[in-house]
Amino acid sequence: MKVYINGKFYDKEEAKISVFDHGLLYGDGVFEGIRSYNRRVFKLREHIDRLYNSAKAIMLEISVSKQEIEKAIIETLKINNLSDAYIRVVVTRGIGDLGLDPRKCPPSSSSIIIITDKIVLYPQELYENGLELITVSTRRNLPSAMNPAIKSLNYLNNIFAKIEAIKAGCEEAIMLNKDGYVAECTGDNIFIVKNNVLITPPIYIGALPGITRDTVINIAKTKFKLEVKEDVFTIYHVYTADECFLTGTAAEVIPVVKVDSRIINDGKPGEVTKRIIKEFRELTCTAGIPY
Ligand code: PXG
Repeated sequence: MKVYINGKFYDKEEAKISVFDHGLLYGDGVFEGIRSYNRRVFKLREHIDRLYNSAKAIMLEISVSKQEIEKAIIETLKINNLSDAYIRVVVTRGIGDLGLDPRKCPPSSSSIIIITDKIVLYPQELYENGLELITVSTRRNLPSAMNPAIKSLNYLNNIFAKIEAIKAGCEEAIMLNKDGYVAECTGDNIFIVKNNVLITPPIYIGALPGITRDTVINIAKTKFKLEVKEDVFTIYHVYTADECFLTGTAAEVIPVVKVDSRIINDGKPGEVTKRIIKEFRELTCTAGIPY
């Protein structure tokens, strides 16, 4: 495996950055998780736009252009001869001293890292039978403090929630915002379906503007002519929904059939969910930037 760091390729064992990099010391950096299917990078432009938006929000100037990063991603995939891959792009603040002050990190020391690998998915069985979730006590970060819209290198909030879920025997967690409204999961956005209307929390309440979320909204609206609402809802609305599913680059679209020991509807993946999964899979096979 070859890893890209600042324009050069390194063997996995040799792919290293400084212990003084503020990405490590403070989680001071941003990242993206992207997928390629069938030698096509899915929603590449959208991921790169979000990476630059995250960087802008934390006042980290990425020293190369969007086109250069896109080119580097394609090169990394080719050099590793991967046709279906998970692509992790990381941009750190760079090398500073043992203090917070980002002025100590020269932009030239900022690292752009691209790792391409296979991704371990949930077992296929869960895509057919659905996932069980638990609502955790860890609240999603306050948008006014550390906005969940920023895909920063500090994922502790999500990791706390993931630990709670795992301890409870669940693979994923529902995170509420400080007001108790459903925000998102640790690595996925959440949708419910009620009377054929799709509802997903608005980003401003504290969620990542997911690219799979956007893709699914688009499929539902344009392909299936379904109504989609971005609206706040509580965990009660999840328990009593007709259907529930999650979206994310890693998870893709996955049905949810049980939440906090409440069986959703009849405990089977819903019809709308199944249609969206099928359509999403077809799209990933044909769309994307070829390489
Ligand atoms: N919310 C959060 C907090 C995420 O981290 C999503 C929603 C879904 O966004 P996208 O754009 O992927 O539809 C994410 C994305 C991993 C991994 O390594 C996590 C994500 C993506 C890829 C890999 O666990 N999370």
